[in-house]
Amino acid sequence: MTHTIALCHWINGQKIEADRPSQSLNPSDTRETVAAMPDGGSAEVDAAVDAARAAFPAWSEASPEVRSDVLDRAGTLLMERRETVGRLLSREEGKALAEGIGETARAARILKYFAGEALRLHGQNLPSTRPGVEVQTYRQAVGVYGLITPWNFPIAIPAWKMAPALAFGNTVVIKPAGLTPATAEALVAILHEAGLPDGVVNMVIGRGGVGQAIVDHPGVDGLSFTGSQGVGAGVAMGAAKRQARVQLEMGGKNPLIVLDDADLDRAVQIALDGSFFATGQRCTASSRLIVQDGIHDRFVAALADKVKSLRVGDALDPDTQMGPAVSEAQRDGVYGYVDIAREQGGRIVTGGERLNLDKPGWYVQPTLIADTTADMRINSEEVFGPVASTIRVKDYEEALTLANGTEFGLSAGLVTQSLKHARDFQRRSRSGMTMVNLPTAGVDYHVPFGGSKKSSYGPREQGFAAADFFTQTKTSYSAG
Ligand code: UN1
Repeated sequence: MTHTIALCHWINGQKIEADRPSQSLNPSDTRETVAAMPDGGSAEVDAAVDAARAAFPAWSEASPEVRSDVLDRAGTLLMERRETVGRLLSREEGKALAEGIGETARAARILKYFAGEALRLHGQNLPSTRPGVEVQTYRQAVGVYGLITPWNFPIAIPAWKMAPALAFGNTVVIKPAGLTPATAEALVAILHEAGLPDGVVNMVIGRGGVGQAIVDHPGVDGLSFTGSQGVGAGVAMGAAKRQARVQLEMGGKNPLIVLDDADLDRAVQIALDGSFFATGQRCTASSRLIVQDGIHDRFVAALADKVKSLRVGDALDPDTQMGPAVSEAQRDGVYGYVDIAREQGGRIVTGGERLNLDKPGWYVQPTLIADTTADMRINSEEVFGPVASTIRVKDYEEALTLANGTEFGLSAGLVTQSLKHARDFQRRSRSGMTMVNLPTAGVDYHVPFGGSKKSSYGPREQGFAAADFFTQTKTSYSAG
C-alpha cells in the first residue's frame, strides 16, 4: 500500500489547500486510493485567471531565453524522474508501466522541443504593393489560455498544450482530468521547481464545473480542449459566444486497411499495437480493421492468436502487456459495445467475456470481432477500449470508401507493399494523419497533430503548427 497523495490547487505559485471530497483510484486495484482531490469551482477559477493575467506582462515580455530555460530545466527534471512519475501515471491511469514511463519521457521531450521553439518564433518581411513601403508580420503572445485535458494521456497532453503556450509567452489555467489529477500535478510541480514565475501556470482541480467556468471566463483568451466530441462542441459554443480562440481534439474511429499484398506478420503487429496498446484508450487507436478478401481469413486468425495471448494485468506488474480500463464507466462502456456488436451480427473471435482477475480492478478482455459491416454501431461510434472489428472488402477502392465513410477523420492506416496504393491513400484519405505500414496511434511531437471532420476543430496542435494557435499575428507597415 502506498500513501494517498493530498492534492491542492496551484494558484499564483502557491499550493491552495481545500477540502478533498473526491479521490482518484488505482484502476488495477481499486482498493487503493492514489490521490484525494479538491473540487474547485468558479471562485478558484477567478483567482487562477487573475493570477495568470497579472503574470502575463512580465512573462510575455521576458527574453525568450528565460522561457526556454524554464522549459529545458523542467524537461531535464522530468526525464530524470521518468521512472517515478511514470509509475504514478500507470498507477493512476492504468496503462502498462513501460507505457507510463514512455509517456513521461515523451512529455519531457515535448518540454525540451518547445524550449527550442521559444527562440525560433519568426515572422515574414514582404515588399508592399506601394513602392517604398515594407510589410512585416510578427507573432505575439495572446494572453491567458484555458487548457482542459483528458485522462488517457495524463502527462503528455498537459505538456503538449502547456509547453507551446508558455514558450510563446502566454500564461495558463489548466484543469486536469478528474480521473488522473495527480499525474498532471506532478508536471505542474516540476515546472515550478524549474523556476517558473508565480502565476504563469495555475491549476484548478475539480469536475465539469471548473471546465465550464474556464470556458465562460472573460479573462481567458484561448481554449484548448482534448476529450469527447459532445463536451468539445460545448467548449466551442462557449468560446464563440465571447470570441475566444478555440482548439479541440476529439474522437476517432480510425481505420486500418490491410491489403492482400501486405506482409501478414507485419500487418498483425501493426493492428495489435494500434488497437490494443494503452488498452485501446487512444483517440488514435485503430478500431476498424478493413481487410481485403484474399488475406482476410489468415489475418483474422493470426491476429486472434496474438490478441488471445496478450497478458492483461496490474499496470505495475512488469509482465503486463495491457492494463485495465481507467474506470468502471469506461469498462462498462466497452462491455456495452461488445454486446451491441454481438446483437447486430458481429462474430466474437476472441475476448468479449467479463474478466475477473485476482484483485478488484477494471480489467477487460481484449476483443476481436469479425464479420461486421460498416453500418453497425461498433463501426461508427468510438468505443475507447481494447476492441477491434474487422470488415471484409473486395478491393482497395472499397476499402478507401469505407475508411472515409465516418463522421470522424483523425488517423488512418494502410498496410501494403504497393507504392501506388500508398501514394493514393496519402492523398485521398480524409483524415488529418495517414500512416503507411505503421499503427494509426503513436505520433511524433515535432509535427502537426490533428484531424478532419468531427475529430478536430481549430488550428493543429504540436510541432511548428502550435504557433498558429498560441500566438497572434501582427502586421506592421512602414515607410522610410
Ligand atoms: C498518440 O497516438 O501517440 O487523446 C497520441 C489521444 C490523442 C493523442 C494520441 N490526443 O489519444
